[in-house]
Amino acid sequence: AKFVSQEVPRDEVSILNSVFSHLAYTFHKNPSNTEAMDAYNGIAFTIRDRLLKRLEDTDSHFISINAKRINYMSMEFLIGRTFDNAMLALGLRKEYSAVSNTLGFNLEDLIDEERDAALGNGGLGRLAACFVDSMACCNYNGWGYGLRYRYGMFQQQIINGYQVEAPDCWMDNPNPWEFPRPEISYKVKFYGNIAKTPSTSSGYTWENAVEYDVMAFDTPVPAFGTKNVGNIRLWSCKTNDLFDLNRFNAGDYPGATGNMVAADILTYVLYPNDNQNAGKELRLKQEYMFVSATIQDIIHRFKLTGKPWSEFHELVAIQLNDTHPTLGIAELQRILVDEEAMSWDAAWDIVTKSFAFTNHTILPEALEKWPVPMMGKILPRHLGIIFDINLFFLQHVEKSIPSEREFLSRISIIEESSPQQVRMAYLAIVGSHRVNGVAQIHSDIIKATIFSEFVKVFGSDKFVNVTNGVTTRRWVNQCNPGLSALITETVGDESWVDDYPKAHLLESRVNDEDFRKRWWDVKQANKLRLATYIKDTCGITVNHDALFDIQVKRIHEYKRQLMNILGVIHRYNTLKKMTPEQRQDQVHRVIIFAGKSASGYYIAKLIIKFINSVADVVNNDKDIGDVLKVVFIPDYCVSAAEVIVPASDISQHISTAGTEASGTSNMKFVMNGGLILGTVDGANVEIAEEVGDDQIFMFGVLAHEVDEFRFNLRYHPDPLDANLQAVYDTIKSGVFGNPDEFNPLVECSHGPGDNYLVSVDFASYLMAQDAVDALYKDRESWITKSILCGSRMGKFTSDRSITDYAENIWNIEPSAVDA
Ligand code: 26Q
Repeated sequence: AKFVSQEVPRDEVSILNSVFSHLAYTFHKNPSNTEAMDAYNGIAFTIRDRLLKRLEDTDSHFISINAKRINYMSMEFLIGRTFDNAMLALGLRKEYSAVSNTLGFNLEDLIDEERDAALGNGGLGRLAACFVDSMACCNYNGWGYGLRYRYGMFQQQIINGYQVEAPDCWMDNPNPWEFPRPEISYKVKFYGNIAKTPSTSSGYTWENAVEYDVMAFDTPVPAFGTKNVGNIRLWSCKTNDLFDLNRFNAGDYPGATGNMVAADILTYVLYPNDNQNAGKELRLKQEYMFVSATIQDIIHRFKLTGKPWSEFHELVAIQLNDTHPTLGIAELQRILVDEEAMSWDAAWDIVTKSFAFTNHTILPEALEKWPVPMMGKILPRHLGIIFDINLFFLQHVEKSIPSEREFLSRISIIEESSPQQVRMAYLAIVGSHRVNGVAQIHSDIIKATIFSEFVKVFGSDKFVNVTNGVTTRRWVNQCNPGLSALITETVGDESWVDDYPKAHLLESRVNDEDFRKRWWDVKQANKLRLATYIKDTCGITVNHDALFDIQVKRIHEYKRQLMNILGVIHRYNTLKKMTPEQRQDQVHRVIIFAGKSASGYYIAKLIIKFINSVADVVNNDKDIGDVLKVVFIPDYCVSAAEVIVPASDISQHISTAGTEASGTSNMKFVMNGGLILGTVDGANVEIAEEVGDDQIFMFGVLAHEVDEFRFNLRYHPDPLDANLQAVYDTIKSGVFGNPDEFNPLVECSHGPGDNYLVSVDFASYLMAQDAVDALYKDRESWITKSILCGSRMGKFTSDRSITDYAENIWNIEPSAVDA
């Protein structure tokens, strides 16, 4: 019998005993010197024990039935905290609350001791974390694969209104949520050259490469309502093999470690770019290290089944989270033809049946391209394979559709620029059996625009939609206990947590006076919690009776935080012109921003400074008082979102139509009873379909009109909107500080510089904001809409997304352990 074969005890006394044991033997602490951090660690390690057992059971279960496995490959997993989530998943939160009281601590305070695992930038990374949660919860055999960055997403400080980046040293504390697996390690090669040799079936070998060792760390993902536990396997560079023994023996101890730093650097830091291609050599090496270790691990596990290669795709599905892991296609092909003696065609058949690709953006600056010379230097064999893939692909195209040279050069994986570039999205399409966008409008747009030529080549069926979703475990049950209690009471039990469409039952109580009051009170309590958080993080006092208007997301021109703050200036101007009595009659608002800018993104950083400068003036204006407050919360991250999201009355998702692939925070806000002010973009469109047009404030030009408006701004501009002109005049008067500093923001929000159509949408944006004010004054209507929103979001659980992937792309069935 294996040591973990017994269920770990779940009663309070046994848990307390194991906490004492961890405090004493893992952390060298006794009850008299146990501080909050120690208590957190001691308790967390007892949860770790319980998760490990379930992880083992889950793995054995799926191995025993030869289940197909999903390998979700993502350069980012934005996990956030695990503690609270794990207690809820195990159904032990009450027990742990009692245990922490016995230790002399409040469980809520211990939860705040945990640092976020911030191994991602934003939407794409958080989506990966939600998906692993849902795969586990829905009893699919799914693992995430990623990188264990030593420094995650930087910590954002706001100093004098400017963003200042500090390193995220999240590994300084012990991490109870990971298991080092030194026995699971692979060699990854870089550089060297290709030699022609008869000794391999392909006739090629890769010689004189530099080798690195990569080691696995497993992060179990507890799942609510099932004993299945998922896993995120993160790779880290192993440094000990790079220890230079010759130098060491010659007495040069420090010198002997010279290579260690170089090795560590590959998994050192997450690139803090979101929707922006860095194009850096180190990033390419990170991508390859990640891909190579993952593909080797997948093959290793496949070989343990003893099945023939022809069944590989029946046991393995590989999902590419954007193009970042696309080299996996070339890596699997390389291993099959160079090392497994397979013919090109047989290998390619296996590759294309296993891989599928998710696209998350159409922004040209975000599409990954790698210079051919760079790839040739670092990955000479892969470059050769990519050229061969391209050659066979173009030959196939020439045969199947009579095509012009122009057409071939447009769809070539190699862009004929100087230097030539590898177009990673095209490689991903050619090497996959399915390509999906992340919301219906986005999937339609990629088929009609950036990938339209590939629809001609492969047919329409290869391109599908899978609308994103979010896990209701974290984004409702965990972050909003008040709302969760109302749903549980309405549904009769907690089954809605992993069967979210059941929340529609809330709608039956929309006319129940008592229920409506409690619904409102829950929102007010969440706003009070956020007000306290704002006081603690910004030192600003806000009144939680005001309308909370929230825009939190990465700072990017296309997301138009600039339009929001220009609208705030308009509101400020309007209030200033009123008599004090008129002013007090207006809906009081707190306008809340948060989000990080990529460190090298000049305009995004200037937007942050501008928001803070405007906030300074508005918040200190005695005429304005509580009628308008503007707040920029520093260091937006998953754990901050868990406080912010439940507290919105309105949240803004106001990207230029056609630019935001989906958005996922829009879903979180509406699930928590917030209304949306948004453009006809991304998942906003489907949210409107579900909750009803009356429940959402929508404005702005449509995606198909954008090009024409851009053209007109450049060549036939309309006169500037008078309100926007007045806002510019206020900026130019110098009230917010040196107008020269902010002039670039004026220039990029109107005329030919206005790429994201701020000036075009400004008037309709202000009208939509007026409609928000009017509705908020009518509290009963507002509550009705809020309840309808909260009850109609069943579609947007990531359980539904994962089921869509399972049925339409992965061809896989769920199976529960202990079933
Ligand atoms: C690429 C090359 C080099 C360095 C960094 C990158 C890079 C990193 C992260 C490029 C893009 C990203 C992240 C993109 C992202 O988060 N996209 C968002 O994905 C969400 C989930 O599908 C959508 O909801 C959002 O609309 C989309 O913007």
